[in-house]
Amino acid sequence: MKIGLVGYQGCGKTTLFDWLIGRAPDPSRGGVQSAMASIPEPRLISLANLYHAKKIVYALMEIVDIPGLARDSVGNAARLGHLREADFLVCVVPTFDGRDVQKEMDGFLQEMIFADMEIAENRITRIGEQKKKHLPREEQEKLSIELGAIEKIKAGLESGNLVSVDDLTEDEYKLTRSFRFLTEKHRMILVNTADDETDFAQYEKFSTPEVPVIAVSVGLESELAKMSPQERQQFLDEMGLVSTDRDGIIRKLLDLSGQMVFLTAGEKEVRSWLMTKNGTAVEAAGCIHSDFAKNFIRVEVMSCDDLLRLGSEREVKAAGLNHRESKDYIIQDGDIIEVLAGK
Ligand SMILES: Nc1nc2c(ncn2[C@@H]2O[C@H](COP(=O)(O)OP(=O)(O)O)[C@@H](O)[C@H]2O)c(=O)[nH]1
Ligand SMILES: [Mg+2]
Repeated sequence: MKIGLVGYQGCGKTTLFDWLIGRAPDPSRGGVQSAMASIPEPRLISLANLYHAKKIVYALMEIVDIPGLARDSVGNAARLGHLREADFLVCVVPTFDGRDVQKEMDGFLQEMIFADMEIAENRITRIGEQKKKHLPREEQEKLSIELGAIEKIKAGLESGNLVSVDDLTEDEYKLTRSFRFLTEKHRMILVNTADDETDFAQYEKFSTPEVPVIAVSVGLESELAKMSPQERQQFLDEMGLVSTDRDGIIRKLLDLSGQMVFLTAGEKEVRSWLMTKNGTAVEAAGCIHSDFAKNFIRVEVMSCDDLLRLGSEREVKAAGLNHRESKDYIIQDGDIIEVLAGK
C-alpha cells in the first residue's frame, strides 16, 4: 500500500511526511522520498499481554513525498511521475497560506490531467512506430486495441474528464492499466490549516463521497512533536490551540484508501496485517505467506473485540463466537485469524 503526497511547493508535504512517519521535521529533504509509517493498533498491546507474546509487529503503510509542484506548471508532469506507483493520493492544500480549497483542488486535477495526457501521447507515438514494423497479426491486433483505448483516454482528458475504468472494456483496461494514470487514482484532500485554527469542521463542506476532506495544522503538529507530553499540553492550554491525534489520522488514511487490518496472535508474536477491505480469507492467508494461499485448507476466526472482552480463547469458544471459514469468507476489520494450510 503506497500513499502519495501531492501539492504545490511549500504546502507542507515534507512536514506532513515527517509527522506521519514519526521523524523529526526536516523540510530540507526536498527530493523524492519514501518511508514506512506503522499503523497504530492499540488492541495489539492488550493481545500481547493475553498471549504473553514475545513480540508486537505492526502493519506498515508506505508514504511517498515528491518535490512540490510549480505554480507555473513547468516540470510538473515529471514530478507527478513519481506517484504513478501510488495506490492513493493525499492532496495537500495550504489554507495557512490563504489558499482556496476548491481552486487548489482544481489546480491539482489540471496538473494530473496534463501528466496523464503526456503519458497517453507518448504511448500513441510509440504504438505508431511499432505498427509500422512487420509484426505477427495477433500483435498488430493487440496494438490496435491498445491504441483505441489510449486515444479514447486522451480524448477524455482533453475534454477535462478523468481516466475511469468504467469507460473502458475489459480488454482495453487490461492493456492500459500498467500506465497507472494519476487521474484514475482515488484521492482525498488534506487541508493544512493555520497553526491557530480551531474550527476544523468548517472544511467539511468541501468533502464529497469521492473526495473526502480532513483538516490538520501540520505546522503546529510538527512543533508539538518536538515537545514532551507535559510541555505539549501546557502549550496547547496556554495558547488555546487544538491538536490532532496522529494515530487517528493514520487510521483514517487507511480507511479512506480502502484498507483495513486483520490480526494474528500467538506466543511468538502478535501482529497486524494490512489488506484491502472486503478481501477474502484466502487473500488474507496470502498476505501472511504465499504458500498459505496456495495450500489453503480453512481459517479459524474470532473477533479481537470478543477475545479482549471475554479474556481468553477458551471463553470465546465456550460462547460459540469462534468460527471456521473457507476461502471466500470476507475478513472483517479486527478479525484474528489462524490459517490451516496443507503442504
Ligand atoms: N505556518 C505554517 N507553516 C507551515 C505549515 N506546514 C509547513 N509549513 C512551513 O512551510 C514551509 C514548507 O514546508 P514543506 O513541508 O517543506 O513543504 P513542501 O514543499 O510541500 O514539502 C516550511 O518552512 C514549513 O515549516 C503550517 O501548517 N503552518
Ligand atoms: Mg517537500
